Amino acid sequence: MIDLRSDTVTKPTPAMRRAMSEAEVGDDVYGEDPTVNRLQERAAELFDKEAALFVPTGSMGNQIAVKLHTRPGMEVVIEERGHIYNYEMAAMSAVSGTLARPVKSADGSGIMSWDDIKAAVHANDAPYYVAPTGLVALENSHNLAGGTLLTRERTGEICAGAHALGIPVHLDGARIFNAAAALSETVAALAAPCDSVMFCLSKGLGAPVGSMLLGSRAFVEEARAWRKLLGGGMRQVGVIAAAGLVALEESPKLLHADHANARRLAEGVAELPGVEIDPARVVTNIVIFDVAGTRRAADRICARLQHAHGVLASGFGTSIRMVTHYDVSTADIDAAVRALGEVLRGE
Ligand code: TLP
Repeated sequence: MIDLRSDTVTKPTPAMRRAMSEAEVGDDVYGEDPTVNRLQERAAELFDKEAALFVPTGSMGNQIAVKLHTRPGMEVVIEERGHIYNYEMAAMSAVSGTLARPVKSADGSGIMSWDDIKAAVHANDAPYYVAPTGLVALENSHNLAGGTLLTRERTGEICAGAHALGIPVHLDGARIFNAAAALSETVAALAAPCDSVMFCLSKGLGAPVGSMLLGSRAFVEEARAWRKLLGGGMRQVGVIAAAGLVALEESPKLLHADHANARRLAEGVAELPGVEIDPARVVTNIVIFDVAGTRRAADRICARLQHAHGVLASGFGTSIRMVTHYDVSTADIDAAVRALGEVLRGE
């Protein structure tokens, strides 16, 4: 089986399993789990933020941020394919009473500029008609835009514009370590101007469970209360945080290999008839290609790939997404390209 559905499918490494079995634990609802505390301190240090909170999922981290930055009746400006808007169960309305204001990036890349955002923001205009903007939400790397990147400069420009209007910025950095590796930046530099950032330990970094939410000390204190309210107060969770600590130290240096595999995959599938992708735009571990030209439905292609070749991918609309991670090798990538070729030739 070659599982390219997501980097969430990674299994913990032997080092992670060892750390988990030896983890010192305590009751984290009392703030007494030493391993969780170490993970939070280490994450805050790496991101150069005042504090960090371990949360069970990226979705919970993002939604706590939306809750804390906004009031009901406000809008959240977000790129139209953003995860917070499209893949978190309308939580921004269910949990926070906010409305998404989706924005198209002018160049179609999914990477918004301040000009794109400015046109969608309501700061002090027509208070009896339009909802005020409570938050700008960014995503780096941008999953559904194909793992594309926000540079440090672009994030800085957006934050400067938003902050000048008194609007906070949250960064969904589920894969910010991939972004940092691809841009040769530190995660701290990429997140610096943002008021809060969430990143996932459970994606390319390979930990089995967990994400972190970071910001000011006051923000994280409030986030702790909202995590409890949402049912995310965990007890001897150091057994999981221990894997997160290993992931933070060991995994970032491996991401270049995933990116090279993604580029190789993109170059391979680009050669196949009816497949549309520009391999040069694949800069992290996410490969999204259009199969409209094959006249076959993406989900049918994925079903055939799985059943005839043991290759798992995600199909949506006319697109297929394949994600590389440390549990797939370069040989697996070549096998996946060959398998897709056979499926498209009807073999
Ligand atoms: N992404 C998952 C799916 O939900 C699509 C995946 O397989 O890529 N932000 C971003 C940018 C994400 O890609 C994801 C998960 C999340 C947040 C949510 O993280 P979890 O799954 O931990 O709630």
